[in-house]
Amino acid sequence: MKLFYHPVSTTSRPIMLFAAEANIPLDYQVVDLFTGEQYQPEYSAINPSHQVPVLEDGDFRLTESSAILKYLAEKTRSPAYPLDLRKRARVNERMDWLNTGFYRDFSYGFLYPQIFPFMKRPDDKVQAGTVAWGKDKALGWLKVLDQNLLRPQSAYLCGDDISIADYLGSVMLLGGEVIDCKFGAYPNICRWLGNMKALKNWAKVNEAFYKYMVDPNKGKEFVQL
Ligand SMILES: N[C@@H](CCC(=O)N[C@@H](CS)C(=O)NCC(=O)O)C(=O)O
Repeated sequence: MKLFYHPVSTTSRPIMLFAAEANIPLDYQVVDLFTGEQYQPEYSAINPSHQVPVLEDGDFRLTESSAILKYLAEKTRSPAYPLDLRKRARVNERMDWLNTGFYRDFSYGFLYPQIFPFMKRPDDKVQAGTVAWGKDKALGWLKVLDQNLLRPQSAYLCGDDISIADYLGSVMLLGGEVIDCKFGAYPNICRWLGNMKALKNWAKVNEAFYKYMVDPNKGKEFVQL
């Protein structure tokens, strides 16, 4: 199987991490988002949405990080995607919560307009309003994540066992480190992130993210949570 990816991409790294931890062999092909390779005809034919990741398994192509995680986990019968109906439904629920609610407001609403010049709103007032709105919504999601989804007793998002929801969510949260957000006000999030950071392949998978996103933004001023 082949993964079209970018090492900094928030939607590629959960798959890289899961594949590395679960010993799923993948051929990795970089799509250079920094030079706009995703808009070149060759890649547009692979994914007309011009995004990574894309998984290729023989003549089958799959987009969407959440769907790819589920496909890989199901294909390898990974315990990170339990077969039990209700346990699996819980994993799906957490992944939808992350993808449709948390990621939208925390990343696209609050973080990205601050760290990506192409997502900064052209007008200062609009920019400030966008970030303030995103911050308000993100604070709400973080409280739910900390107090309702993780709670003091959970090591992972679905209880004591790691699931593919943890791979997806932890990489989303890590984005906060670009603006020096370490989630100190959220003890359960900190514990969970600590558990994820202790994974054998965490450092290697996130190396490029620190090099290209965290380090160059050190010392800059951002709106904080
Ligand atoms: N919903 C998609 C989103 C994928 C996505 O946002 N990919 C970004 C990188 S993190 C991308 O390829 N961006 C390139 C572009 O939009 O030009 C998924 O979860 O896979």
